[in-house]
Amino acid sequence: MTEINPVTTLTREGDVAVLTLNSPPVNALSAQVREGLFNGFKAAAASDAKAVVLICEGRTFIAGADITEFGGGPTGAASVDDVQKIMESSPIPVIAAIHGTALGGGLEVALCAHYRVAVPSARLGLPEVALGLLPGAGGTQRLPRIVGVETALEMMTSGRHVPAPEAARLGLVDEIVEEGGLREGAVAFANKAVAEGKPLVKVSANNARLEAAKGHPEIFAAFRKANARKFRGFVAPESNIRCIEAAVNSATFAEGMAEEHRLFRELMAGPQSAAQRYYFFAERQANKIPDVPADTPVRPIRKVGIIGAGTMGGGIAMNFANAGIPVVIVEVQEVALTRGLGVVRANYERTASRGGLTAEQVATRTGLITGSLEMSALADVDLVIEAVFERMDIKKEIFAKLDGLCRPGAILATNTSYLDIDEIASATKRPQDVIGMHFFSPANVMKLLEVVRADATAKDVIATVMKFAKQIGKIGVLVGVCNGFVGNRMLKQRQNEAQKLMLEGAMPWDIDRVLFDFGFPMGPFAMSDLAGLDVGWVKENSKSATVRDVLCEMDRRGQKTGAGFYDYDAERNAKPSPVTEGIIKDFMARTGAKPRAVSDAEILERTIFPLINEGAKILEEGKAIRASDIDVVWVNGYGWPVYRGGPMYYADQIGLPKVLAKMQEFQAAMGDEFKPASLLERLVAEGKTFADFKV
Ligand code: 3H9
Repeated sequence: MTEINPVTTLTREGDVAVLTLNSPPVNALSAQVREGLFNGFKAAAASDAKAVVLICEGRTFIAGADITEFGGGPTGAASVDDVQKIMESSPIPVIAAIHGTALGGGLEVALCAHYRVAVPSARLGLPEVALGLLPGAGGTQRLPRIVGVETALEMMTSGRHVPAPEAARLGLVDEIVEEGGLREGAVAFANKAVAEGKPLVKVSANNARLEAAKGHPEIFAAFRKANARKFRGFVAPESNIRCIEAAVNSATFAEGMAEEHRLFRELMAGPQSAAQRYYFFAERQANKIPDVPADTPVRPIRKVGIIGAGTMGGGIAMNFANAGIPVVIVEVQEVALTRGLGVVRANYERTASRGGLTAEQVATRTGLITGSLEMSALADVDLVIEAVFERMDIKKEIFAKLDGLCRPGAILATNTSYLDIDEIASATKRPQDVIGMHFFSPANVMKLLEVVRADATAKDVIATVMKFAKQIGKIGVLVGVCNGFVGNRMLKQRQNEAQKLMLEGAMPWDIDRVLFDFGFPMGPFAMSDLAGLDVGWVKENSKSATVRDVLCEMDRRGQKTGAGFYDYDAERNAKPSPVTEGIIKDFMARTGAKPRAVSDAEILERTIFPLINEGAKILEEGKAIRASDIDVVWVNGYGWPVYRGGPMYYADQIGLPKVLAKMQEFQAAMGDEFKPASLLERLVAEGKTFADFKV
């Protein structure tokens, strides 16, 4: 065995040289990795080996460029391009042996091997778009040469990790080898390549798949049109598309590469990629809890109980069934239970009818969810999640019962979205086992999970729930007990301001437009119409006290009744409503308010800055560990555009002095509800940012 450098070794299996890379955690293409690969391939070519296999140790093949190195200066080490050139021009066959994930620069390196073999569980993809980038090491030019233009467009703009069997069908992988037998399989493939005199395939030289798209600009036009909604606001998808256009239209590979490099540099220097790269690490940082180390033991979760078969309970249950974990749902009334289980089944069947699940998968998943009318069905579960209505007395009664019947060590969680979890825990003799698991609706779709730590919650309970969140595909963020926790507490500020602005002269559609243009999927009024204006509204108690009351009294209850703040046509397209406008004007007349022209800039600042100010209060009260955790909550739970990083990141970018000055201006004009958070004042005084803040 020859040690090339601390992360690469070269060994021999008969005629085949095996270059092994071991650079945890994900074998990213750091300077040291590039140097090791370059010198390793050089040494292999200089030896008497007849072929060379590139294989990685640890959890994965190369997962991409080392994102932590982005923005740094030149390192003097071999470049990715140097590594790729030495591979492509190798006089002996180069075989990439893939397990885990071959992503971004990792796949781009593998595309310079003459052949690729993979285990069935491997995944391959070019996910740069999620970082606001495009594949910058020839991926945009090589991928369409293998899989064709349409598939390349889809793969690069979605960033999807393609499973190895599908990659093999697409021609990205030449052979699937047995799981657990990658090294042997790759060496056998190499020996076969030598014995059969297989050609040294250079993807860059193969233009056949591109020819089919030449002279057909309509392919790109149709793709842009079909995805316009999905790409709205993002700059990277368009740059990815342009690179594939360049692959098709350029006279040479080098010309296409030049366009790729130009657009890559442009994206890398822009604000969106900076925000998206920040967000990538923010999401991973959220898993790190200072006083709950990564090696904290976790409790086994083999079976889950859910109390409440409503929309929330059913959605939560689906998460566990999807992950292969049995769930029992407990309800008090048989009708409610039957209805709840029926909704879950219908959800699965709808997914199956769109091709998202096989009939067998539907059967397995529904089979994992059982119902019961008895609380005693929860006696053997490892985790219970209570998802009944938001009433403290009911929740306390339930937790007292759970205390009596659940086995010792079972985790008792509540899905409350704002109630005091310390008070709920006080109904038990085991507050250390009580925690909040705040799912977002629809719970089987939304990725965010606010994990709420109460005063007595044990560290292993926190560790278990955070780890389990990842297992069921959620992004867990640890927050503290306060009204509305992190997300809803901040949202309330935005909602309040939206309502107030409406009674100062901005129409609901003006406010919605500004927030939509900022990048939210919809504004607050469109959202209310979608959710139903009558959620939480009681007809008998309604006294025309708010615009919403009047709308509901007129049976304008949102999309479902064809009218709410907006009027809707048969296809549910929204139109500004003269009726709503009239109601608002009546209201203003009654209170003596004079409509004034409200600028778009004011709408944005009035709705966003108080929300950021609330985030600052949350931070100083220690209800979130760090500013980036708040950003993860907003991107995943509230539609904050990821290309703006999150509210706290956004505030840092526009400058905290600006946010503070505006809050002071609002406070002077409209009162103390705009009082700046003392943390905001302090950070500005010290010339610091939210990112600098440490609890
Ligand atoms: C690119 O390649 C550009 C090129 O086209 C052009 C130039 C050549 N760099 O996610 P996990 C860290 S752009 C540095 O928890 P998992 C991560 O921060 C790149 N660090 O594990 C974490 O650190 P820590 C294109 C990275 O098993 C640890 O690894 N590639 C990188 O759930 C574990 O990560 C991508 O976008 C990186 N590239 O998922 C792939 N990747 O433990 C990005 C990870 O200190 N990566 N880390 O918190 C992923 O999607 C997932 O990490 C992966 C593993 C699926 C690989």
